[in-house]
Amino acid sequence: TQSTQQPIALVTGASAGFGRAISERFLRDGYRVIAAARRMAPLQELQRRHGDALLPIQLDVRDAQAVAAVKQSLPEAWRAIDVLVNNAGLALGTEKAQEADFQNWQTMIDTNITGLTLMTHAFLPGMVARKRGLVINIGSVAGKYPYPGGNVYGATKAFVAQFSRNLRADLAGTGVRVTDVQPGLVGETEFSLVRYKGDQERTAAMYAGAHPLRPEDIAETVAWVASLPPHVNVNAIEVMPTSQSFTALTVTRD
Ligand code: NDP
Ligand code: 8X3
Repeated sequence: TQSTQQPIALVTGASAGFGRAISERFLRDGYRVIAAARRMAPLQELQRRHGDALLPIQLDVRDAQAVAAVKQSLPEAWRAIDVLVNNAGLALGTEKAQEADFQNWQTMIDTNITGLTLMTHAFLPGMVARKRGLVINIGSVAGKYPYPGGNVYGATKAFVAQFSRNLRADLAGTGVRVTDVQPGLVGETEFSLVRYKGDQERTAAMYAGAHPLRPEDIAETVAWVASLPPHVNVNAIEVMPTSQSFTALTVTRD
């Protein structure tokens, strides 16, 4: 049964991976969840399992008109969003910059930067007016630590990190909180399958023997951030599997 006392979370990219795990975790914690993604079938499947506490929304976050339409058409009872989770995102390819397909770069910029800023721009004013709200942006360790082939993907996540900090600067005194969650290697999502354009073997090799994080670990982190009292803001949180660490800087020689 619905109650207006229940907090509301809007999660983008809820059809798979972290977004689905975050949505399910919020539902378990008593939230109502607006679950957005391009593919409706997995969202409808979620709704079949969770009922009226989940509102599935078909949305391509890259599309400014579609984002505006979602904002306009949300049912009255679903408008006071407490937590916006900007999770929709992707990496495409690991080619070096000098060999990369520009269309892949464009898609990452459109989704990870334009999509995330469109959603934030649409839903932030309501949070400020209500003097309450939390924006959780899903960044990445790739936004901090460079690696070969990470070029534009990592740069989009560096944007997410600085945008998150700058949001905090603008939101000072409003009561609205912002967190950048920066995961490392996480398996059991569609991330690598998307990045490697459906190459199952390469995807399996990425995680073999690595004991990567699981989507539920990220959902746990997001749930913890959202559970903190209103006077606590986690600016950023970086989470890696124990198996993941750092390499030294490299030097090429003649
Ligand atoms: P998945 O590929 O499993 O999920 C990505 C989700 O984003 C899907 O639900 C997809 O749904 C959605 N999505 C993609 N493009 C759009 C779009 N244009 N509009 C709306 N939704 C979109 O990946 P993960 O769950 O692993 O990744 C989620 C986030 O976490 C991403 O931002 C990613 O960069 C980040 N991340 C992932 C890590 C990992 O190792 N897995 C580590 C660090 C960060 P649909 O196709 O239905 O639209
Ligand atoms: C995903 C983590 O290291 O594959 O953001 O770029 S990584």
